[in-house]
Amino acid sequence: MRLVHTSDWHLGHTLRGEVARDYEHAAFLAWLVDTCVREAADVLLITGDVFDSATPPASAERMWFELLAAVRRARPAIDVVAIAGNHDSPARLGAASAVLRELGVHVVGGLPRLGDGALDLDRIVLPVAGGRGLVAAVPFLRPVDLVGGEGDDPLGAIYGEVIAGARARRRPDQALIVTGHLYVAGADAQYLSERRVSIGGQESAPLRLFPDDIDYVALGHIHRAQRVGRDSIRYAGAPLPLALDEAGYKNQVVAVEFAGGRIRDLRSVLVPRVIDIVRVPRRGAAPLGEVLAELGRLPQLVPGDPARPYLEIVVALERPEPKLRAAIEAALEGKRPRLVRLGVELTGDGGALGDGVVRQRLAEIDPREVFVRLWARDHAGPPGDAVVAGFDRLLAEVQGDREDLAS
Ligand SMILES: [Mn+2]
Repeated sequence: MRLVHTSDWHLGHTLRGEVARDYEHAAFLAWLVDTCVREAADVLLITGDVFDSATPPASAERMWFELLAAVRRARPAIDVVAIAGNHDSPARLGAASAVLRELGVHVVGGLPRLGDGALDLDRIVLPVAGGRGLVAAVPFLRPVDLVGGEGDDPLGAIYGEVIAGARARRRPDQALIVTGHLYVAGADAQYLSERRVSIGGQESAPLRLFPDDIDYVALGHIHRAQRVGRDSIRYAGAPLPLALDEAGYKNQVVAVEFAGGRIRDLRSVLVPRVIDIVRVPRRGAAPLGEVLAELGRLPQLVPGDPARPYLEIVVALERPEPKLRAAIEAALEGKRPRLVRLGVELTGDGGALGDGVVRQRLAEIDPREVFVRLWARDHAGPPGDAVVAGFDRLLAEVQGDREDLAS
């Protein structure tokens, strides 16, 4: 049995909220279909964050359905298994489950339960590849999924129940694969490009969630491909860079071959990058004169080019420069790369708020720190305890809403 494991596509993603990624996603999905053919895949496993948001644009949903059709056309017997991640709407992703099941596509949005509240193992533990494999498809677990889990370790209780159910159904020569969309302790969270999510009050799941008799653990959520603990516990990582600082990372999928139910071969397959990320200067910041000279050497735009590189510029300034953007835009006139981020590092001592804030993206700074800095700019003394506590309460409410919305 051969399996291709991929994750965290984030269809509908926009770079820095502005630049659509459709061209790259379309190229990746076409490549993925070819890869399933080349690898003679019996199973395509997608471990969450199919979409970037709970309400993806219709164009992203169309890409998803077209991928399913294309991969089944290319490999008519392939089983596709997909779970929801924290970005997906479980209800929306799962809405077409009944139709898709008829086509060999198994989508697990929310954790399936029976009328009496017990886990619906027939919908979670899925035979694949004509019975050569068994996939225990556990999606990202939300508070509503954890209600049945008693005690102080609801996550452990649910995985324990699913794995026990899978063991009871498993034949000796059948490969057992378990999925998860979560942060497993010990994983390198660089390139998470994600907010931390907690499951049942836990920010990370322990490795012991996945006992040794599981042949392969397919994980999603962290965007950097890696093994955790043993070689057969893998994050496939995202297929595209989802932030500019991921320029140097090689995106990939995992190809796994099983024989007699055990892993025979496990390889990373690199995803070709169709749009480059260019940074001026290559690292750090440079004075405006140097930056403009380097921009002058960039290649010229060929009209209709769908793959213009993303350009990040970081200028070192001694003092604020009101005409900075106009100067940069003039230098970029007719150039191939497109400006995605213009950063400034103030080298003088008049930076005040700018010093720390401009260097990092606002979204990367702890919201409370932003609040305290803003307060410090406008007030002589620090905010009182009651003000900080009030802010924290508001923040918790807003972030709670955001997790529920899974955006
Ligand atoms: Mn993700």
